[in-house]
Amino acid sequence: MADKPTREDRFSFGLWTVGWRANDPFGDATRAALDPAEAVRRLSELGAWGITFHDDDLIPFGSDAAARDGHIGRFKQALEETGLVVPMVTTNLFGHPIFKDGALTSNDRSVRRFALRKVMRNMDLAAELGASTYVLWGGREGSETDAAKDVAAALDRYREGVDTLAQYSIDQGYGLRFAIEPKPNEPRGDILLPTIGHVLSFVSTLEHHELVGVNPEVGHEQMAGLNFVHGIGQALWQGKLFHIDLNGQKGPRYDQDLVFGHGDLLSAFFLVDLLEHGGYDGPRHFDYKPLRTEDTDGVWASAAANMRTYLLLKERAAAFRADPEVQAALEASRVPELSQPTLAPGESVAAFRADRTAFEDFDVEAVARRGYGYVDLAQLALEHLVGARG
Ligand code: ASO
Repeated sequence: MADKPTREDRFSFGLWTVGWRANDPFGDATRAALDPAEAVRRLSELGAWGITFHDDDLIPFGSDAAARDGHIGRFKQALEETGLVVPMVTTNLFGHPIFKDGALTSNDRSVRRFALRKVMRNMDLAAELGASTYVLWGGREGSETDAAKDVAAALDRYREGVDTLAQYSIDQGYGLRFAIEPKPNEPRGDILLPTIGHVLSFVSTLEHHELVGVNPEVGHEQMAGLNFVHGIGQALWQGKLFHIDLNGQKGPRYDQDLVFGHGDLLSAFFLVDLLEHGGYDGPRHFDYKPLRTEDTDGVWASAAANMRTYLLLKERAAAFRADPEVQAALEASRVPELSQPTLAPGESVAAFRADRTAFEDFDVEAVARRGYGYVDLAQLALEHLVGARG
């Protein structure tokens, strides 16, 4: 059975996750406010490594300078006491009514200028606290009617905004890397940069593209009906997985933010397998919401559940990889063969065209009849996942 989480596991939580008071569009909060310093202490006791926050999670919007210093001071003291780190920071550009038409892409230029300054102020704090990643979730960047938004102009402004922020980090010597978080909808009817693929494509147009990557969230891609593991596979392949938000979701519906693994468990298994074996060394960050039905004890139980699920899946994925039957099944399914280049080393296009075994003399019917054995492989994965093997 998996061990208790330790700092080496690099588990981090958003302050807004355990701190969510469970107010939803249909009902009031069911839990009391959580003191950020208490969140630091409780997460540390549970074995977490880091805590992340939006500016307004820590310093309520509109706080004056003295109140601001007080909030930051108490938080820092808890960090010092516990050794918890702040690997990532982000900005709330969606809560206040000023952002009702977006922030970096609001039609109102004065809102865009205010939004950029709000991010810059929080980047100062991020750098002070030692964060290396800055997340940009454009929850309100979008529209409900296509009449309202000139998408090309909005993307121009989005690009201008991200380039301005990257330039600010460079000028200040902050060394931050930015991670844009896709989501298809909610709270806007349609959100710009809705999927991992949209973000990767957008990033390639940026002036400081090397400083900008993606922060994919399990539930957000699944809301769009997409395969999260494939999305992460491509983000890693492009060297752009700068951060990740782990949680659970049951298919395309409202954003559930369930505990990691409490949605599509098979996908969570393959995700952990990929993160552990695919070269990702960033934080394992949970962006979930403790169910509205839970009391304070339930909040901490759900925080622990995220980490325990990850560690259990990590153990199961390692057992899957180590199983000789799995290795034989992978071989039978030709999975390793995909890593072999299609053309032989040094083979010219002319030589390839002259190779009769590739085409003229190729036994198409025989190869077409051959099965790939993927069901056996999938069943072996399932059996490892449920603990029936190894
Ligand atoms: C809260 C959102 C979440 C996002 C975060 C960062 O629910 O999806 O990751 O803010 O701004």
